[in-house]
Amino acid sequence: MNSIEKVAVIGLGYIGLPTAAILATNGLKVVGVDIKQDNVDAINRGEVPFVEPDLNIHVAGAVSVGSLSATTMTPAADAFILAVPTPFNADKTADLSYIEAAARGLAPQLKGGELIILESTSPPGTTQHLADYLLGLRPDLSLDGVNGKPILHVAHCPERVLPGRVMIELVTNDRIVGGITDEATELARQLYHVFCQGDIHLTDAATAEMAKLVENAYRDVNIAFANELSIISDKVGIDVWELIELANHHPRVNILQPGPGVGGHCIAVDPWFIVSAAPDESNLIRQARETNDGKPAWVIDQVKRVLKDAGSNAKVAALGLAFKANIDDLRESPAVEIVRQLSQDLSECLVLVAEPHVSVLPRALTSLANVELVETERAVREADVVLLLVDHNEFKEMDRSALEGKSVVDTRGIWR
Ligand code: SAJ
Repeated sequence: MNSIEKVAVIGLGYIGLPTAAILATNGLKVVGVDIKQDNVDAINRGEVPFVEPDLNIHVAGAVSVGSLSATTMTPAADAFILAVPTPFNADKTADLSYIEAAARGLAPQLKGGELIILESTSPPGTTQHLADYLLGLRPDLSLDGVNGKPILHVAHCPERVLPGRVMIELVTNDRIVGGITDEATELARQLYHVFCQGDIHLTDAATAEMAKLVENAYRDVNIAFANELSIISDKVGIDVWELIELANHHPRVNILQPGPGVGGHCIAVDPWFIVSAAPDESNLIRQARETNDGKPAWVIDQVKRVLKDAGSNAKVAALGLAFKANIDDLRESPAVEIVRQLSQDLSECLVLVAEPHVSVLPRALTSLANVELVETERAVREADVVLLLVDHNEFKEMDRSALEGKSVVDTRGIWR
């Protein structure tokens, strides 16, 4: 195929928009595609519809010089990058409907010779499924030139950037690319080489898919270990953060930090794709998920325990809703679930939520009469019990004297 000059990035979320912006600021013509008209309009004004450090500079710059634009209709392009969600179904299998919808959007634009990259986190076999699905829509094309049919090059290239550090990690992280064919792998390598300064490792599509899942399952298992330690430490009456700090002085020990549970759209989801691919073999991975998913209930019990002393119509300040520090992302956030459950279980208590990164409560909490979003200072001042859920800088830097005389449940260990 000819060199890639125009790229369509489908799905302008936390991964798609940064990827579109970094390609556009590295000399390519990029069109971003999203079903949300409001987001498309915002991007075309050079604005970013969510919080991610430095992304706004890239988007505003690329839009102003005309190398990045957004639309709701997939255009023709030399390469397509799919960065759409892959949530899980009720039975924890992957929901591929967004990938299929993106494929239906781009199929009419294909002429043959295009590179199609799946970036969405996916169970093994999904890239092949995408290729087969596209050929089902476009039987005049092929993956290998059989009967002289024009070729589609399909590859998987999982993203591995950490929310909050996306614009740095997009450039500096190593990448894994795995094509359905060797030619697809090579073309994908060339595209990522445009902006990626890390090493680009080549493999097949299914191994690339599994590599991403395994990275997140590795982290999930290690966070589950920390969370289990926090519950054990509470039972035996020791400070888990001191315990971990001391154990981590060992040269080959690096225990992660306990928290209120694991959130976000990656670590709380991806391990299930491994479990569903090999249910009988994935015992440790499943148990880690269950341990981390069980942590919010344990935190709620802790709050109820201290509330017994504070009285039945006490006020609780819940500090933080995001799934981790210094971002506005509430997806799969254990903090949201804890607030929701607390407000239901303790209907006579008022829960004053402080989340400096959002201006409205998420839908899961809006209908709850005893939950209010307020400034941090007011939440803490009025509360009898202060429940710290997210280690945002604003909370770390808070004047500790405001906590005097209050019961504190600190799930992140920032006020030790
Ligand atoms: N967490 C803890 N204790 C820790 C570390 C994290 O409780 O010691 C919690 C966080 O509070 C949060 C959750 O785990 O609720 C996940 O946070 P994270 O910072 O570990 O990861 P994510 O979900 O923001 O991003 C992960 C990253 N994966 C790995 O580090 C292996 C990132 O590189 C991936 O690109 C991203 O998933 C993704 O998109 O898959």
